[in-house]
Amino acid sequence: MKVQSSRDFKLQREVDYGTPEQNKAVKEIVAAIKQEGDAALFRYTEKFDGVRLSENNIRVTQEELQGAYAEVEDSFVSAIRAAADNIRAFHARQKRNSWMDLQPDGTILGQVIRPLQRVGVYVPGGKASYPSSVLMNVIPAQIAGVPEIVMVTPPATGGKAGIDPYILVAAAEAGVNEIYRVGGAQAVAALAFGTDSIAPVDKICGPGNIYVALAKREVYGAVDIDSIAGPSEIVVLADDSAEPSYIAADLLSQAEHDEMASAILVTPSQTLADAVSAEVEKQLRALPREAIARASVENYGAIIVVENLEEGISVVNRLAPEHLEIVAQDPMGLAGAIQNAGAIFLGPYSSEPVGDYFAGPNHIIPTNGTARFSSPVDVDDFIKKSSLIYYSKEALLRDGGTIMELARREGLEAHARAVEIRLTNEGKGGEGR
Ligand code: HSO
Ligand code: ZN
Repeated sequence: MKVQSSRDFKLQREVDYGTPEQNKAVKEIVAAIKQEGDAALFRYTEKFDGVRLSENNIRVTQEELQGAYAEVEDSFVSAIRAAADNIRAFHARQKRNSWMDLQPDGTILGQVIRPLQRVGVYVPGGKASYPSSVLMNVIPAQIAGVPEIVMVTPPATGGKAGIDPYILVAAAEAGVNEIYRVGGAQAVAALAFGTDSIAPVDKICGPGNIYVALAKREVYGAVDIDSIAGPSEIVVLADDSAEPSYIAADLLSQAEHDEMASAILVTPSQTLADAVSAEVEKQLRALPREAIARASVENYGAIIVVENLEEGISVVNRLAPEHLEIVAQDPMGLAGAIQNAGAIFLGPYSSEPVGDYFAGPNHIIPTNGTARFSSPVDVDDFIKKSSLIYYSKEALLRDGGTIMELARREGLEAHARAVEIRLTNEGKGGEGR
């Protein structure tokens, strides 16, 4: 891994908006699904996934879902259950209540919190198909009270049901039983607009390849979407109290996600920098996903040597990483100065995978510097609010003139008169209700 000074370090941020061809293909698919529904959905699934679907086999049956348990180890089921318990407990603390405020003049103002009615979770096939991510998407939606949570996933990704059984077990454990074997842009469009087989949803979340990401952008507005996740990122801020082999292991834990993942160490210690660099090379050679991790480390990895921890903090705040580990003598003391980071892991034992799988906080976290203005997925992503307004007669008589003033300034006479008619009537002693 390259060791460099903070002066030479250049921040790289790229968002993949797809090639013109990919954009065109996605627009076509979305338009076809919108127009033709199931017919187009089945056609694209046969073309891209090589699987013939009909309304009779598009949905995973209860037998298939239960059958998946026979294809996975019992130890996996217990692990998923233990993780789900922690994730539920953490997210339960985020639940909001509706509120109302009754004022002395009888005015009542409030905010009603309601869950979204129907949410679609996209689960990719291939190298980024993670059962843990099923939990991270589904559990906050459930805690928000979303009554209908559906999942879509490509149809030829393994197992007896054609879908990775670990994904199916995670879904069943999270409490999802409406699962469709469709993927790609066609699945996103089906969720957004609905077909005969799949009822439309209000929000689509979950990661996917570039076609899925472009399709989500395309349908945004008709439905809500989650943020479009970039490759995983880890920044470790460490001083010379850190154990180099632990730091190297944590950097590689995220580098193995993706050739474009980024793993960065920021430290004032040249000794630690050199030791971690050597450790990374040593550990890389022993990794099953060496090729991916090596590409990530070579292209997007860095070891940045700073003057002191203070400068380290300012580098971290500029990077605004998805994950930050602070491995230093006083991690708590340093955490207070962190302005931008999606998740902050403190001390030598809070290795990032603890958060990826188990501790309870969500592992879907803003990437690409967006931790400057956004937050990890949570219960708030699955609710909406309605304002509640009750005005008493006294309150309207008191405020009516002011409201009319504002309406007439905007040239909206009908607005003003809607208030005026009441004031006039009440002034004549009319029956206010
Ligand atoms: N670190 C990943 C989440 C994940 N890790 C899933 C393992 N499985 C993105 O933040
Ligand atoms: Zn991870």
